Amino acid sequence: MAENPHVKQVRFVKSAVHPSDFPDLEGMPELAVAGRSNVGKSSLINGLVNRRRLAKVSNTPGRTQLLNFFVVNEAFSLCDLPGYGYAKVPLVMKRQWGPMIERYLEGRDTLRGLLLLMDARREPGEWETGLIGWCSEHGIAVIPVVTKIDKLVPSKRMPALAAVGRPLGLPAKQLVGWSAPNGDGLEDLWGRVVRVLGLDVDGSD
Ligand SMILES: Nc1nc2c(ncn2[C@@H]2O[C@H](COP(=O)(O)OP(=O)(O)OP(=O)(O)O)[C@@H](O)[C@H]2O)c(=O)[nH]1
Ligand SMILES: [Mg+2]
Repeated sequence: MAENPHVKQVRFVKSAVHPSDFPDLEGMPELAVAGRSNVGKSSLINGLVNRRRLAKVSNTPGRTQLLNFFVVNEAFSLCDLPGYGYAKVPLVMKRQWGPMIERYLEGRDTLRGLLLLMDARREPGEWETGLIGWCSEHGIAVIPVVTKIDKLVPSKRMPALAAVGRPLGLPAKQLVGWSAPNGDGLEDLWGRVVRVLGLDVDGSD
């Protein structure tokens, strides 16, 4: 696994569902990680902050059902959002999911950016376009990330970025190609995170 030399310290803060339970981090800028169930959100957080098991990775899609908050370098926070679109999640959870994400996106004043994760082998759909639209209306920067790029042979990677970007109206070069097992895309991703959050390169402010 590649190391991110810029991350010196990371701590789990808490899990929450309701805005009244969201941590008060005194104005620290926040980055949320969103994407379909099983796309690799928790794995990306672990890769970004050099931890194997900080965010819980699971072979069972739909495992992360709460919003999980982390603080990195005491400079910014990360929120691991529950995944969208896993058919086997009980209906009651599906009903909770939309309002839970909406309350977070609308109510989290410190939210500055959204990492939107999409699988290299799957075309994004309405959910992703909707989220991008919502973010642009609300002044939230979106960093589109294409995960599991290691599942494709190298010659298929750029075409996959182009195919994921096309329905979103984004050129391939705007998308970060990411692999959790080997850390592909880490430098690019970190550079964008730092820019979106307005931090210096070491992730402190
Ligand atoms: N090959 C490969 N596998 C990955 C990558 N990212 C995640 N995975 C695997 O995909 C599965 C799901 O990863 P998670 O990180 O738990 O995905 P998630 O989006 O957090 O899933 P939910 O919390 O259930 O929505 C796990 O088996 C991971 O090991 C990647 O870049 N490459
Ligand atoms: Mg997860």
